[in-house]
Formats: sequence, structure tokens, C-alpha cells
Amino acid sequence: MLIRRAPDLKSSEITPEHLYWNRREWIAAATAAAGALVLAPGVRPLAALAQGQQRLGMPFGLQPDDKPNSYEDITEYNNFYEFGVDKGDPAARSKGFRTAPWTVRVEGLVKAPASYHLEDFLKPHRIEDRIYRHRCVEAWSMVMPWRGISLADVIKRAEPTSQAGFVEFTTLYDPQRMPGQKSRVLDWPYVEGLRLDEALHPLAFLVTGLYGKDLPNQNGAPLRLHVPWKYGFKSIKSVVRIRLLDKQPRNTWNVAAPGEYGFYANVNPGVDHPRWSQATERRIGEFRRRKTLMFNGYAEQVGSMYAGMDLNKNY
Ligand SMILES: Nc1nc2c(c(=O)[nH]1)N[C@H]1C(S)=C(S)[C@@H](COP(=O)(O)O)O[C@H]1N2
Ligand SMILES: [Mo]
Repeated sequence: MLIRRAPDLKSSEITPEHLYWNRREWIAAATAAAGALVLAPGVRPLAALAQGQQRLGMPFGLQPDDKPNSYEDITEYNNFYEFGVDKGDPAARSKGFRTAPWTVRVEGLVKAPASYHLEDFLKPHRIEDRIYRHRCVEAWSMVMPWRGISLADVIKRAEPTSQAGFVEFTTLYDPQRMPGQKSRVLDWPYVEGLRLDEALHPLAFLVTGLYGKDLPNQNGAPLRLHVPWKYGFKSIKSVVRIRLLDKQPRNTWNVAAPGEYGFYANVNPGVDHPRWSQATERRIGEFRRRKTLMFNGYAEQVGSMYAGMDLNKNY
């Protein structure tokens, strides 16, 4: 098929989204999925792309009315308390945050513990682009076109021992570089955890980029987790340590407010937060409310991991 060049754009129109959607790989994947469909240049081939990812065996949970949020939405409306508690603080206050050099330690109940420079940590792994739904516990949501690596691959590379049952993640602790850590709003450093089977699920993703470019600081550069079937607070940013444990790790929001936030934090429209409903959500950039989906739309992929568990108690 003929791939034409995108028509001339005014430089003000050349957003990261434009560059991203015009990438040859996307167009090729979408076209493969859509058979003979010829995509006009600049058209966001989202539906075709979704089918393409599915056909290539890649996980995908987008719904027909989902489309990725703009670069501005994703980078200007953030939760990252290390840089302040207001939604605009991370963009404003993380600008000078240095993320190189960056070291990641993988340790605990593994046969191959190691401390890596970020580049070496990433090197053996396949870099992938994935579009994920993101649902904050505050009842707003976005759709993120991430770039990153499979968490399962990282864990397998470390060779967990037979005692390992959980994975703990820790954010950098450095109040000089992360000024929000000078205030005691949370118990620093931010920590999160997953059961080992959750961490090995193919949807669990370690994010290194957004819209085909490096991850902006406010989104958790240089390495953050995204577990798309769970509330956003599980998706810990600026990770420096991944540790395999035999018991359930502590997680920051559960420590801060145990009556409000659990360990599992699976998106569940049937279990309300004590102070608000989780039945609906507002997509950033829209005004209407959408129904929140069980497991944030990924029930088909992840539901079996929770068979037999009371999800009203294990929230
Ligand atoms: N270290 C750290 N990780 C964090 C947070 C945080 O405050 N500190 N906030 C969490 C919450 S509540 C959400 S909703 C997501 C927000 O990610 P985003 O800003 O990329 O949308 O990051 C999560 N990861
Ligand atoms: Mo959140």
C-alpha cells in the first residue's frame, strides 16, 4: 500500500500527538489490522490500532469511545505529591528534576539481585507502545499512550525464589530534589506493592515514555509503573527499587488512610469510597460522566486472578 506523507502542518499544529499518530509503525500496524483500509494521513487510526494490537497478541482494553488524552491534559493535570499536592504543582515544580544518572535496584527474594544504571536496566527488554486507560481513585480518568517495558520480563530476569509472593516498589527519597517530601503529607518514600501473579500479568507495565517521547518529569520520570486495572495510586512514579518479598508490602495510601484505601485497589464501580461514589468518572477533557467499568475495562484479562476473593472486602 501507499503511505503518503502527512500534509504540511503549521508548526503550531505539530503537537506530540501529531508526531505520534503519523509514525510509520502505527500506520503499518493499523493497516495490517484493517486489511485493505487506506488511512488518510493525520487521521487517528484508533479503532484500527486497537484491533491491530489485539491481533498482534498485545493486551488492549480500550472501549470504542476512548481516545487518548492530549499531551497537555496528561502533563498538566497530575498527582505527584513529591512535587506538591495541587494538580498543577508537578508540572510547575518538577521542571528541574534531574533523572540522569538514575539507578534501579532489583533485590529481595531473587536469585539475581542487581543494581542497574537505568540504560542497562532497560537494555535487555523490548520497548513497546501501549495505550492504557487510567482511573484515579478521585473519580477522574484519562487515556495514556505510553511507551515502556513489560514488568513481568523484569521480574523474570531477576529469577524470584520460591518464597517470593509479592513485589514492592519504592520511589526516590530525596527532599532536596523532591521538595514535597519536606512536608509530611505522606509517609515518604512513596511505596506500593502487587501480588506476584499481578506483577507477572502481561498488562503490568513499566513506563518510560509518553507519546513516543521521553516521560515528562511530572508523569514519573524516568521510570513509573502502570497497572491499568487498578486505581491510579498503585501506579508509583520515579521508581528506584523493586523488591521481592514473602509478605504483603505496605502501600503509602493504605498507611495514610487505611479505612479509605486498600492494598488491592482494583477499580470496582460497586464499592464506593467512604466519601464519594466510584460508580462513575469524568474523563479529563470532557464534562459528561462515564460509567466506571469493573477492573477499569480489563475484566476479561484480569478477572480470573481474583476468583474466589470477596472484592467488597479486598478493595
Ligand atoms: N511517587 C508517587 N507516585 C504516584 C503518586 C504520587 O503522589 N507519588 N500519585 C499517584 C496517583 S494518585 C495517580 S492518579 C497517578 C497519576 O499519574 P499521572 O500524573 O501520570 O496521571 O500517579 C500515582 N503515582
Ligand atoms: Mo489517583
